[in-house]
Amino acid sequence: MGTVEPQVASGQDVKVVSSGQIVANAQSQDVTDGFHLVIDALKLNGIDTIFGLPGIPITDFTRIAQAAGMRVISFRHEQNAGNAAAIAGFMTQKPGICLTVSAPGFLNGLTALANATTNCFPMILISGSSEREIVDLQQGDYEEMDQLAIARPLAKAAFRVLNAEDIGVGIARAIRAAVSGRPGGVYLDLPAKLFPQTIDADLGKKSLIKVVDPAPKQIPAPEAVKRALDLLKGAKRPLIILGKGAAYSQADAEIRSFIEKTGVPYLPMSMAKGLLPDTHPQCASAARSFVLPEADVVMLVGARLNWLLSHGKGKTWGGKDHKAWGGQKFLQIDISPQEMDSNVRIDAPVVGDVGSCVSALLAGIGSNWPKPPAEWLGAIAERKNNNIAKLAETLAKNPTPMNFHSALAVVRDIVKANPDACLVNEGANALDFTRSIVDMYKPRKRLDVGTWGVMGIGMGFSVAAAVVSGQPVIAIEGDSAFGFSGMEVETLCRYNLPVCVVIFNNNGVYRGTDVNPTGGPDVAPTVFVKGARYDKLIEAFGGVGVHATTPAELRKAMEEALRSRKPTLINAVIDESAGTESGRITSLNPSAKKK
Ligand code: OXT
Ligand code: ADP
Ligand code: MG
Repeated sequence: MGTVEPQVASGQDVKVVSSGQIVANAQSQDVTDGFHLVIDALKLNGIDTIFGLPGIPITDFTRIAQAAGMRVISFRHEQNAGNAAAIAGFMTQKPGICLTVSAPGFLNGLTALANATTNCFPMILISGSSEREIVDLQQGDYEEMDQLAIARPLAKAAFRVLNAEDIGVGIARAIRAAVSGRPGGVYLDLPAKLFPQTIDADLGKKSLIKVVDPAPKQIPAPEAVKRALDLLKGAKRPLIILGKGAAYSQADAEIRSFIEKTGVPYLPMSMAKGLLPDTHPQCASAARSFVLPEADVVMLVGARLNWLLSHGKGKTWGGKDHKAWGGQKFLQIDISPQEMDSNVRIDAPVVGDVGSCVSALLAGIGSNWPKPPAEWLGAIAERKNNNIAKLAETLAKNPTPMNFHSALAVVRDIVKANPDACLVNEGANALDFTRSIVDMYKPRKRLDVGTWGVMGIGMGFSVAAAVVSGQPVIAIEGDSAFGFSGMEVETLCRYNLPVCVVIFNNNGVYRGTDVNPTGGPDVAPTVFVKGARYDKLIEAFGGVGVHATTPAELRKAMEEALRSRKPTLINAVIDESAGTESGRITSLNPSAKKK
């Protein structure tokens, strides 16, 4: 790319040369260009942060964006930038922006885009692309790829902008597609040629669109609300399941009020933990395997009946075999009408946004709604108290070496003392034990592997959570999980983010004890270098590394990390035999299914 001398339509005037220098442009000119129009369009819509990785053709774009006052967070791999954008979208209801170079950079970001779409997180992947004329004739351009075609099946929507005067429309369409209805990932293809295109500055300014009401409320039909209340009223053993759609909706007060006024016990899905504090008396998490098969009416709020809920049938739900219906009736609140009946019959579909639906239901319950039968509540309380007492006994033990439980007893206390901190979590055992042991107290603080159970979200989520919330972040990472995004510890240090990474180091995937049955020189496929010192990794970049072999050492290091807000990585040594195959989802392994 040659020298560009762009002129901002609004904001700071800068001149950028491709050598990377930026100098203030003393003279105001009456033209603007693609670089500035994209930035102005984003800013006009309240988007002030870009997560990305520079290179041809977007390097100057990152410089100009920074010069124009945007926060540009550069990563070491686009997948992590994409994950950061996705979780920023979940936390803020504004689409997170991930910016990548063409072909390989685009593909690196695409996993995160697909994951965002799967999880209903709003994000926009903006990738620079090569010249259309050459790509379409397959003449072998630099990083040639038909990116739009490849992104389309993995995104909620995909657009390309060829002319500078269409940038306003392109950004507006991308924002609307990302956040309206069921949120998702959107791809925006910006060919290299677009950036230096100049147009009249006034024309450019007028072409930009400030999106009005990007995620319009969707009000449920009154008859759907009545049907739902009738079903709930007749229930003998009602249960509410809160999913990450409920957390995303930010209807925290309405949801709490509905739960408390009806007195119905509830189960939070993983990322809905903390929507109400996990210590709430109506929380049934500790009696999960009792309430699912026993409930007669189940109300789903922003939660899908996918694999995480055993598709609403089978033994988890009291069915006689793995496919049989357990007899429950379902009431489902979801913004996507097509979600209804996806796995089992939905007897009372309530289509709309969670805030509007729950408000309408609240209005319908009045002040003397009958509480669920005491027998049901008593049975849940009994199970719950037993499980909590059993867990407390296990957590009180102090084995050597440390195991997941003794380490998590520490994390549980630290999170309780720092309820505003975000908790990022991935791994198998490191994920599952953390979910059930560490209580959450506030909404949208638990950020994890989500619908795909994907490894690699750890550092991207941590960076975004720190940037977006300004609060400390605690990342509980399996040693394998951490490896997928581990290089971003440099990013944590570069931006001096208050992130405390704790690696549960059990020497491998699930466990570190497998052996090569042939006796050959290669270790087993699930085993890593024994006794690895991940703490040394962050020291290379000026962060704080701690090697912790006891709960006391772990506690001290975590407390210090939260106090100092310095980027910290704690290598927590866990008994290598403590984990189970795939954590709590052992049964999904094909060999387990055969039995
Ligand atoms: O009722 P019961 O008695 O059953 O008890 C339950 C609750 O009642 C109770 N409980 C409590 N008791 C007391 N007090 C309280 N407060 C309380 N709360 C709950 O605890 C139990 C469990 O409760 P839970 O968790 O609510 O219930 P359950 O039954 O587990 O729920 C079911 C599910 C399905 C909803 C839940 O299990 C769930 O959400 N699971 C998510 C699982 C998941 O997504 N796992 C990640 C994927 S695993 C695998 O795919 C991995 N890979 C492959 C790979 C992936 N994923 N991605 C990519 C890009 N490449 C490859 C890899 C490589 S994991 C992995 C790495 C693993 O190694 P690591 O080193 O990273 O990790 P380690 O395993 O630590 O070594
Ligand atoms: P979990 O994994 O926590 O069970 P899922 O990701 O499976 O949650 O489900 C989230 C659901 O929430 C999706 O079906 C999605 O359409 C829905 N959803 C997302 N945002 C909203 C909203 N604002 N109002 C209503 N439903 C929503
Ligand atoms: Mg491990």
